[in-house]
Amino acid sequence: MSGVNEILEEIKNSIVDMEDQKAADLTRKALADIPAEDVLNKALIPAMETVGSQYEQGVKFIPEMLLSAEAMTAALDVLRPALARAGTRKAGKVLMGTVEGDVHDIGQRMVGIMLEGAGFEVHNLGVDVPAAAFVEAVKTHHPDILGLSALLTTTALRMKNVLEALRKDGLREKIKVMVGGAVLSQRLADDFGADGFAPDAASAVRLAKKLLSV
Ligand code: B1M
Repeated sequence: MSGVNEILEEIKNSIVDMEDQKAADLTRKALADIPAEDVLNKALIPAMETVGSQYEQGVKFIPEMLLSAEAMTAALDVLRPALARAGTRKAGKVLMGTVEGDVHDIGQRMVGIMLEGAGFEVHNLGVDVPAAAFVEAVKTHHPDILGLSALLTTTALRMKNVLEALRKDGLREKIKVMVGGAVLSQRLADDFGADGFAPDAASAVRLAKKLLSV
């Protein structure tokens, strides 16, 4: 058991220390003994929490935060096939993206991977996505659910623009909209007129299933 905790700690430290190759190699090694979800919840997520508080304390600055994010992405890419293994049947189609003005994508990528794992088909539009681009993508992909992510207090408000743009094009009633990201809350989701809010990736999967009754 201590070996398990040790490798999880090493993965966490490699992300905090911005070592992307090491983070990927250790994650690959850990997968031999540890379930992918445990690696995610006990190493990757705590690593970004540490990075966040180091930034708040002025120990880390933007470039370091970005390099840690890259190390986290390298580890997440290794976990992806294991997390998505269950995704053979299609529970529904989800279109995801981070709203305009916001480049944070780690959390929403995690949500996407967990949804794939639960059997959803996921199309990710990436970051800094304007309302009009969400509308166009809804017309192209015909998703069952549109997932909006935001990590900044300022950009969270842009979700309202996306919902308004969907309404204007007569698309709002055709899809479910779920929102998430560290600055979101059920109250904001209600205020924006979204169908649901999820505080983390696991609850995003539960919410998506509930919205589509699958
Ligand atoms: Co920035 N950043 N950042 N950042 N960054 C935060 C968010 C911040 C809280 C740090 C701080 O000040 N303490 C702060 C926001 C404050 C606020 O507005 N309230 C902040 C700031 C201010 C900024 C800049 C403005 C800094 C600057 O330039 N002065 C700048 C903005 C750039 C922009 O977007 N325009 C900026 C830039 C960056 C980097 C580029 C350096 C990098 C992002 C790299 C990347 O994503 N590729 C970065 C990072 C890494 C962070 C922190 C440290 C970590 C974010 C993260 O990845 N968390 C963050 C501090 C923190 O969170 N403690 C911070 C891990 C991830 C797993 O969690 O994203 O919350 P999270 O996702 C969770 C849930 O929220 C949820 O599920 C996920 C998994 O459980 N979820 C959903 C997310 N999306 C969902 C969608 C759903 C459902 C659930 O349905 C659709």
